[in-house]
Amino acid sequence: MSAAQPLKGRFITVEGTEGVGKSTNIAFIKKRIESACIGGEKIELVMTREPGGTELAEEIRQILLTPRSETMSVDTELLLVFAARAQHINSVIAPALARGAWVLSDRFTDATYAYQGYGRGIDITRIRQLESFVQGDLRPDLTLLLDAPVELGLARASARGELDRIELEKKCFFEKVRAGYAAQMQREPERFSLVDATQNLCDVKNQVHRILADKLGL
Ligand code: T5A
Repeated sequence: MSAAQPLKGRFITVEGTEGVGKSTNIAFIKKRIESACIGGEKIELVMTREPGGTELAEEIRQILLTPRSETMSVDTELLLVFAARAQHINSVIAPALARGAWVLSDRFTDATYAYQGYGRGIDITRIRQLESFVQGDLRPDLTLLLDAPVELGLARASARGELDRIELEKKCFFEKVRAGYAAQMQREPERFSLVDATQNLCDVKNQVHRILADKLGL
């Protein structure tokens, strides 16, 4: 990606700990964006996710999330996350934004700060260096952070069936991840909008709609 390339679209990310309701709320956001018009025109929406979003990046996702007997080092995990992201940005996100499309991503680099930084304990400055190297100036325009106690999200996630390599972590790991998201939001309060994900789905949806109206005029 050329950092100098002007990006015309909007980049929206949805974040939060396991099972907090990201996929569910992304469906609300998609509907809202697809029904909107800007200057009399429909918005082109690109839906994507991390890790993943391209064939190659989805293969890296499999490596990251498949439980295995060999322990993955934290550095390997960090570099795989950014390898997938480099592919995702170059193939999907940057071209979409450059042509004026809106990109809605289920997770992005805030997840790396939260999971690899706060969860695994990797020095934040190293993550920042990789972020600049891989992303240049690319940052989300808006990040919706869904927040709920860790137990609630884990209960929702486990109700769905088999757990992946990261979901198999202990509760204290996800407490650190949740604290990491809170720290990210404190650092950039303008970019983040907090959603109380403990409420019932109808109330959560109303919160999301209010944020989209306030922040994006939808
Ligand atoms: N990762 C990712 C890193 O470590 N570093 C990185 O840089 C990145 C990008 C990706 C994993 O990779 C890690 C983090 C993750 O461990 P994932 O699939 O994105 O995995 O993450 P998950 O959290 O596992 O996603 P899930 O699909 O499990 O959870 P969602 O999307 O948050 O939850 P959702 O919407 O599927 O909801 C779960 C259940 O709860 C219900 C839903 O109906 C569903 O059944 N639900 C509610 N029920 C009642 N009230 C509400 N308000 C509800 N909201 C949802």
